[in-house]
Amino acid sequence: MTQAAAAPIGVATVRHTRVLVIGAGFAGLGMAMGLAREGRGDFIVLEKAGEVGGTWRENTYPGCACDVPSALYSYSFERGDWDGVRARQPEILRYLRRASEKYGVRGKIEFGVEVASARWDEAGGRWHLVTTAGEEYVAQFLVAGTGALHLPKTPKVPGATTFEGTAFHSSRWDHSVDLSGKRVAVIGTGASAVQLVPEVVGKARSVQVYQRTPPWVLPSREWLPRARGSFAQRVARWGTYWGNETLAAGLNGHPALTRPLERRARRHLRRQVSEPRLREVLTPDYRIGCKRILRSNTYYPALARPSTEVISEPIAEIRPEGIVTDGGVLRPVDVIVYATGFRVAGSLARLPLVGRGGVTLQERWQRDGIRTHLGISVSGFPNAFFLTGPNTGLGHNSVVYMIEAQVRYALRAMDLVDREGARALDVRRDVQDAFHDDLHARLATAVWSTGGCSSWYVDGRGTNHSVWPGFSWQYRWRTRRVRRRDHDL
Ligand code: N01
Repeated sequence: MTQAAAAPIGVATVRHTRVLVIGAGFAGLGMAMGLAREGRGDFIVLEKAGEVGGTWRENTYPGCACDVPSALYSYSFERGDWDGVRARQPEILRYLRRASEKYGVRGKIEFGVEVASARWDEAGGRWHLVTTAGEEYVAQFLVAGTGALHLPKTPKVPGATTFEGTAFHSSRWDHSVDLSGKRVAVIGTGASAVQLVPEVVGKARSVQVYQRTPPWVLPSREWLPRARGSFAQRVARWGTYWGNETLAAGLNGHPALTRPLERRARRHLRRQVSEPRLREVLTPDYRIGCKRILRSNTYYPALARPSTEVISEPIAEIRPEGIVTDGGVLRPVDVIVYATGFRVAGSLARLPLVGRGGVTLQERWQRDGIRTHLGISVSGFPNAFFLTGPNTGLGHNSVVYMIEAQVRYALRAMDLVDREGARALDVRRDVQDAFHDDLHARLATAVWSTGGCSSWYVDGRGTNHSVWPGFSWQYRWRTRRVRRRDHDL
């Protein structure tokens, strides 16, 4: 049972539990529900915000939705009553809230609690976690569901601070600003921009879209079955999953297989944009899949409107009244939306974990590079598990599928510790190195390395720490068992 140890007056209470989960987004909640569903009630979830949902709580920009069909972008054990094929942000947030209540994990979440540090105590075989408020938690297992896409990346454009209008990042949408009648600039043309631009053009007087690299945009299929019954949802889930999986071969070393997709995207562009000059500006010059493939039926029509201007010259500076491009043209604007993505590289390394021998995760990864086993465990950090860890993102399918594989793996690892009568399990360094070498050999021929683009998947040194280079079922297969021989116990 979770319990508070007796503490002398004036000393913060120490909370003891078996499993500490950090974060209450899709991953952390998935872990908590996994524990609850197996009847392991001895856990606590720490969440720095005041509500569950993670990225689906933070991103509230107009048009925010999931571009993966909901039948797949949801827990396999908890169907949702989705209004459409792809759920919008409020619906996903409601789904997560409801699921957290249904599985009895909401009462286990401590909101407004931010982790300051977590240290592995070798003698006691426990993680000691301290919060920014000075509270202490002690647990046998630590699970980090802290996500990768939550630190907004706003470019340092000269003069940006002199701007006299309103400026904000897409993930920090300022709902107090009424865009009606305003001149709005959107910087960036990634997954967020593709969703928000069509909404903004419907309100604003004019919209300037600053495009550095054109994305590949596929039509969004709306003919998928509206799966309401549980059988229908299972069929939709299965069909969508395997449909998406076929793309993985093309992304991973077989470019010929993605050519039909490129043709489809070009056809989509031709159908939706009749003006040749705009079409040219919107045509990508790198291989599809190198950046995230986007899906929209409304993005190109929004750009083709007379009130929208797509600007492909680089931004030179921002002045109090607007944006100046390299050619020296000043375009006045009232609002600037930075749809410029997130600081991803090493986001996990920012977790203040101190493992065996007093080495921090950051020190370890600075010295050896980012190395994990299956993106879930790191040698020298016993009984710690990472969800959506390095190289477990997907360019072709639902990350929730990966999360469920990771949750299951963490649960089986806990079983192994119990079965062996051990206190801790630590993945062997040579096992981790072998996994790492194989992973990066496969990444060398994948589209993210060879496709001729730069993307957030790849860091400044050209290393991909984001994407799983293969079929997601292969990941599921590799994480199906926790092998005793791969670990020191
Ligand atoms: O960010 P991004 P995002 N000057 O990094 C441009 C997930 N997501 O928020 O391509 C000018 O993709 C940058 O240009 P370039 C999903 O995993 C999921 O859109 O680098 N432009 C790019 O166009 C996604 O991949 C959903 O040349 C600058 C854009 O800004 C991830 O979040 C929905 C610039 C950034 O695109 C991030 O998507 C939304 C500069 N200085 C997001 N700096 C789902 O539906 C950057 N850019 C599940």
